[in-house]
Amino acid sequence: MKNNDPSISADTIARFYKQIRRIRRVEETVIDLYPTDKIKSPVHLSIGQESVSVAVCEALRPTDVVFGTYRGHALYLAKYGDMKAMMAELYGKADGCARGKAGSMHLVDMKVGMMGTSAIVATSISQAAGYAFALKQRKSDAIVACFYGEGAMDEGAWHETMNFAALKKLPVLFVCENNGYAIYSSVKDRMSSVNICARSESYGIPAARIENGDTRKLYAKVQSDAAAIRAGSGPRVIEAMTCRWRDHVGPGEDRVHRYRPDAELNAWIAADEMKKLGELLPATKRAEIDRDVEAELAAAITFAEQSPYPEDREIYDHVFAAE
Ligand SMILES: Cc1ncc(C[n+]2csc(CCOP(=O)(O)OP(=O)(O)O)c2C)c(N)n1
Repeated sequence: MKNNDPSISADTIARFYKQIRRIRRVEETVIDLYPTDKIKSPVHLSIGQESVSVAVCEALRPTDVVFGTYRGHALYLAKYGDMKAMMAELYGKADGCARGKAGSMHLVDMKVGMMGTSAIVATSISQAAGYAFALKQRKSDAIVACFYGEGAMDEGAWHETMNFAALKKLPVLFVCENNGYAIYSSVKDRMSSVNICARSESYGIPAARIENGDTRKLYAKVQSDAAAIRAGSGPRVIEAMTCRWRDHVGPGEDRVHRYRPDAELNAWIAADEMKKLGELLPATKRAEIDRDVEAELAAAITFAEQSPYPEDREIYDHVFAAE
């Protein structure tokens, strides 16, 4: 297969592939480890959705920041969060990115601009706008990317934030990861109008839909949106069509629940972005990347296994800001 987009270099394709591969392999390892009970937190896997986080983060600058949701492994790793600290966090260990107190649903790595994720649907949307407001007041040229599932658009916080962000022309890119389901409820059974872009545009925010989790199209769109936002345009919305291959929560598959047609899921799996991008690379390059990813993953698991549990006396630390 050929890369038909001349504006995207071979090195960029290799980075896309490597980042998606890192996320995929970490989560496949989480699936394998889960029955051992070493992972002490619920997990919401991003397998199938990796391309959205990767395309967006590759198009941002390292100084830009992101906010996300409980389905946050992909975003954390796409923003180059520390894999060792993420695995230790899932194990509930003291070297975890939140000292083992937060688990999979509240990943954070502020050094790389991964500002946090939340288990409560839609909460990080208003936090992202607050951060963008501060950036604007400080005349920073950084921008915020705010990730949420389409389920978050059913929350009042989404509507309030859209209005405020548009009114104040905040430097924020809203990324709606539309996987079509909130837990087991289809978007069609929840929204009177499923036109997510139109709903976003009703607040005066330009919005565009990118189909099929297409990494290259998403990357190009985020590049142009980020440039406009940096130039003062105010917010933009991208609706990224994607698919969660595994269950809403936990390591399993969910076909037994029969809430979505098998053919729909199979079509997404057959159109795997990781596979497509891998086929654009020479086989030797792909093998080199795969080896590097396995080495990084093995080191992260060893790190998590060897890290101690936090001391009991730490339980009340970091609850309130220090005086
Ligand atoms: C405020 C709030 N309401 C309800 C829930 C229960 N809940 C957890 S995940 C979820 C579905 C969210 O779907 P979506 O935002 O589309 O994200 P996805 O799980 O598809 O990534 C719900 C309703 C919650 N965590 N927080």
